[in-house]
Amino acid sequence: MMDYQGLLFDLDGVIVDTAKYHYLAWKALSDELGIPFTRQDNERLKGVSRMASFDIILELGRRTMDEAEKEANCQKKNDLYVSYIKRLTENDLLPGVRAFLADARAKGYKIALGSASKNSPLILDRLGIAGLFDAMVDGTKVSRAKPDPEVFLRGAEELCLPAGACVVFEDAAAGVEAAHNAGMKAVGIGSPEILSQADIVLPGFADVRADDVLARLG
Ligand code: B16
Ligand code: MG
Repeated sequence: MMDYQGLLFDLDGVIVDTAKYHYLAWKALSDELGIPFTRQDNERLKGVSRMASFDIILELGRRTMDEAEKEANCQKKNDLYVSYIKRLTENDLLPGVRAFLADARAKGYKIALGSASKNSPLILDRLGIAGLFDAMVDGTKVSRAKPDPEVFLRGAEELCLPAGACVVFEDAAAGVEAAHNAGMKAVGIGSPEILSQADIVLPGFADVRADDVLARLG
């Protein structure tokens, strides 16, 4: 078995379901702009940066805006989103996540976050798990979106590990692709249909331990 030493975690959809709050905030903004926006449309925004998400919404409404206006609208959306995530508590952690991270840490694995969200520090803090991470790579540190491998390569670098010694946990197909582009194995969290490219797929972290998952990766 390969000697895996680093575990890299996506945030939204792996550690916590923030997609529902992103949806509520984008929905409020698009209602105000008179742009139809549904939960199904919101699926297209998962793992996509804030500005790229707004570009998709503008495209749905066949609208254009100058950069300053786009910035102002993204700021407005983020203010509302932050008001929601400020209310997150440890109870919002997805099942089994804390036990999985704590056990992995105790076994000596290095742990990093690899997320597109600029709000990652606030979210990990509210969930009470910031102290379980050795490194945090978020939307403030990377400029290229998944499937570009930048976010995970930077994670490996911050853990001082070679890419091949790291394993990525992702809920999005683009994230799995980013892991493979980085030369890393990918564990999909969610449905096997969406994550068909992942090396293995788990429904979640309930009763799952890192050693068992990595043994299955070979
Ligand atoms: P923010 P992930 C992503 O998180 C979300 O899935 C995506 O919907 C969001 O637009 C993006 O973060 C940026 O978030 O506006 O907070 O900077 O899946 O990469 O952890
Ligand atoms: Mg995600």
